Amino acid sequence: MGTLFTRLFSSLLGSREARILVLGLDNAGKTTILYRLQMGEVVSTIPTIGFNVETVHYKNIKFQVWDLGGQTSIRPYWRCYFPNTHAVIYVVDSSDTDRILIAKEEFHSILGEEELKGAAVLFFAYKQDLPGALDDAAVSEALELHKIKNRLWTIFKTCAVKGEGLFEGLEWLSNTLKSATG
Ligand code: G3D
Ligand code: MG
Repeated sequence: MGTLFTRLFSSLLGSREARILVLGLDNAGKTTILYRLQMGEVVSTIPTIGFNVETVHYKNIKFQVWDLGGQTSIRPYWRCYFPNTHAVIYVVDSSDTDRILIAKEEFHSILGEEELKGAAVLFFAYKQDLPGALDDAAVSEALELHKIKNRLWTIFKTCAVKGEGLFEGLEWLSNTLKSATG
């Protein structure tokens, strides 16, 4: 996937530092996706405030991952990671219907952040291989994505097993960022 990345994100490469946040509830599959993309070494750090952040640098693009949900006391510290964010990849475990409401609330809450106003959002309706997984339309409905205003977004069905949808999603993201950054 390394060369694929160079091709896809060439317009961002060489310009200023860009950040892509990969967010979702714990167990959604974020870390797996990060490794599946094979961009380089995933470095896991726990800042003093106590939440785990995984980072992969791919040239001047920084991918950063952490789990949403739970502990409200640490949330103010998430803001340290918002500046220069070009995009958010929001990962949903499509089979985890028990927690999809929480996934929805977390998403709408974080996208309300002023500094993420301009960020494009790529949703992954993930773990499509599991029985009972909601499809992209059902995840979209459960997350109330129709409420999103003034933001570029899309949703793709994906799973790690075949990597289906991952490439298509990233291709959308790169095209979107290309037009946004000129
Ligand atoms: P997180 O980083 O969002 O917390 P992880 O999630 O990447 O750690 O993944 C959580 C669990 O989901 C892992 O299970 C992982 O193997 C599994 N998983 C990741 N991708 C897929 C997928 O496409 N399909 C299915 N069925 N499972 C997936 P374990 O048991 O290893 O903890
Ligand atoms: Mg993880």
